[in-house]
Amino acid sequence: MRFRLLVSWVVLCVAFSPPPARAPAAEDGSDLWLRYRLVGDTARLAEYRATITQLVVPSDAPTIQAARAELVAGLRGLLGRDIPVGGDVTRDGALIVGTPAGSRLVAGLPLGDALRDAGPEGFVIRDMAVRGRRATVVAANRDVGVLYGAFHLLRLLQTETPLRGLNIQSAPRLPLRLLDHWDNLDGTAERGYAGASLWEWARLPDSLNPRYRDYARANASVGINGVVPTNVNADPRVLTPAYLVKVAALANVLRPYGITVYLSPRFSAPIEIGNLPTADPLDPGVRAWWAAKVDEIYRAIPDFGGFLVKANSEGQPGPQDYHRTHADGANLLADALAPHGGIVMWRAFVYRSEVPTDRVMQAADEFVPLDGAFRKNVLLQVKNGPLDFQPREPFHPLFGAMPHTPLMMEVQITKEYLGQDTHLAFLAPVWEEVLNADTYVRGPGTTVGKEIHGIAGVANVGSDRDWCGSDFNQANWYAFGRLAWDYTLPSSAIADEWVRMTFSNAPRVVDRVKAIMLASREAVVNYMTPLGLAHQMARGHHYGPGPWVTGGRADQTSVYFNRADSAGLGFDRTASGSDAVRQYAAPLRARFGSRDSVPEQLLLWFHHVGWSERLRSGRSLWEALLAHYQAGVDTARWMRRTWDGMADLVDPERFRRTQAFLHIQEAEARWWRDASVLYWQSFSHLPLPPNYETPAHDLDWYRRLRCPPDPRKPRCDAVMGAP
Ligand code: GCW
Repeated sequence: MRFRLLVSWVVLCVAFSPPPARAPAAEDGSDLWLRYRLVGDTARLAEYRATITQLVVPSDAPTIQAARAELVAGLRGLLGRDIPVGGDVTRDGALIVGTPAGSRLVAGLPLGDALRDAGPEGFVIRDMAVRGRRATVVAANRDVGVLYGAFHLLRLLQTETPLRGLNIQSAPRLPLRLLDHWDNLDGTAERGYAGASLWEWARLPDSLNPRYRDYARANASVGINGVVPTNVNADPRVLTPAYLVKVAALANVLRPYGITVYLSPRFSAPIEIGNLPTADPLDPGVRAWWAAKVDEIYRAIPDFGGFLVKANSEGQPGPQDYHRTHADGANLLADALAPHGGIVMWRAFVYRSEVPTDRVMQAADEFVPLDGAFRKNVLLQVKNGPLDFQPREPFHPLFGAMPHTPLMMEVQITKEYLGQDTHLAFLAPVWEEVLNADTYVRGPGTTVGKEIHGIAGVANVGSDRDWCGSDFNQANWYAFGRLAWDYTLPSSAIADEWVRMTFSNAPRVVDRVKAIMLASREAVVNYMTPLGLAHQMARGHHYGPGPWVTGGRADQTSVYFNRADSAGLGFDRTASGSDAVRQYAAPLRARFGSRDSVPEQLLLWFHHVGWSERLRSGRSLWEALLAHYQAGVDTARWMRRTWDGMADLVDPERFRRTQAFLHIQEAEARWWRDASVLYWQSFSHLPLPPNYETPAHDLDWYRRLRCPPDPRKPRCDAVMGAP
């Protein structure tokens, strides 16, 4: 009843108040950045209404229909009126959408080189005269390019960009732009913080949740063109006929949106579901089994993309179980896929079960000797850093080190190590930093971005209403797609678009929210792992501080990575230590290896530094550490206060949700600072300066904190008490 009253009230308000509506209506976040609310700036709205009066879509192909549906819905919302579809171009204001192959009208337009240069997935958007009338043209070589162009045009309207004189040509820099889900067939999601898995396996293939289509729309809106629906810690059942028919049903929903489906097979599947005695990649029976299995998959999904494989890593089976190499394993699957045009994305996230060397060196040590041994349709999928999705790591030394093997970069959109659902951390700066990092392998300017053929993001999408577990986590899905399309886009430009589309174009909103987002990652680095520290999170769930974690497998403990002792802090990876610096090209080896040139933000990644030693900044390590932790807390507090001041600028529902999370973040930033500083102090025996915020408890208290065993979100704030 109350809800109905509210709805009628909202309807009345919308009906009788002039745009823009003053008090933003409550939103649950389910529309993501595709909200298509009425354009707020009245002059701009008038311009748009005059520029787009008619939609001309001369093709019925499924992808073009998807583009048309999006444009119809988007323009209705943004312009506040229905735009007639179809007909001839007889007046000013036609929006013409199509490919030369699908439309004679488009084929006749003088788009020349621009269209040719747009390639298979790119598009052209032009303000031009057509049949003597002013028109806007969205043209591409293939239907999917038209869809991407349609979303781009809508983005221009959503961000209130002028349309006059438009002349855009855009094409993705990377051909492979994938979301990797770590979702299990039982409906859980490994490292998922947004509810259950999106995929309702029990109901598939007959029942298709409408959210699948919305998921496809969101991906297409940023150009994501591939999806691996299930976990790399793989379940062999996904390859059985019962599941393939479900995967095929999903593929049918995703296909019109330009999304190819890939699967994550378990290497031992020939044994588990094929009843073979072995999964040895050189065994003829095993090879025949995979060939037949792949044929079967292509019968169900004719445009199937291929496999993503985690092998001989963290307990997963693999070729080394049979004393074969990673190349033998990857080539087995590559040979089965090659006749169909499929690819193998073989993950480089491996480390041996004994712990002989520095863990961050093992992937490069293992794979560099295999360069050149992989089939042409194998890509090596390398995490952005050599450890594991930390708030900050140097780039992975495999980038640039495998000249004969195409590489993909894997990043983690779900924030396993950066506060999961609650902490606001905008990840574009993490990825921008890596993509722009210079590997020097072929001289200066050989950036990581130039060295890769594709990028995969571990998805943060789940069954929650808001898809991602928090409103701001949506920004990371968005940013991933935008950077996958164009890795040269600056984080600030991506944040700008997202804020305008997700919240508002009002400068008071855009400026403040952008500032919060762009400060957030460094804040997290500062309060969790400043100065190049890494993997200091609590064991298992990786939420909250645990710099004291020890026991079990050494290279999964915090003490292994921090190397704190009475002399100092940090992991010596110079020639006098593990010599991990040798895995980088000569200029970086020298830069990282020397205390005089190592970037301060990576200091403790590469060096063991005395507590009282002076850094280049003039401060001692101890002083610098304390300052960074404090800066992290200060920024978290500033973020919370800035947001607190925006109550009248954001709809009440999203305002309150974010406000609550920022309170948690501030409290937990203090928790991180206090627990970490007290732990380091137990080695340094140095005092806190008199004006430093004193920790609320002693070290033992922080060490005893146990997070509740909540698989959805293990948080300790309940036991910590109010801020
Ligand atoms: O980051 C670690 C995660 C594991 C994950 C693994 C991997 C899928 O803690 O949950 O397993 O990396 O990337 O394989």
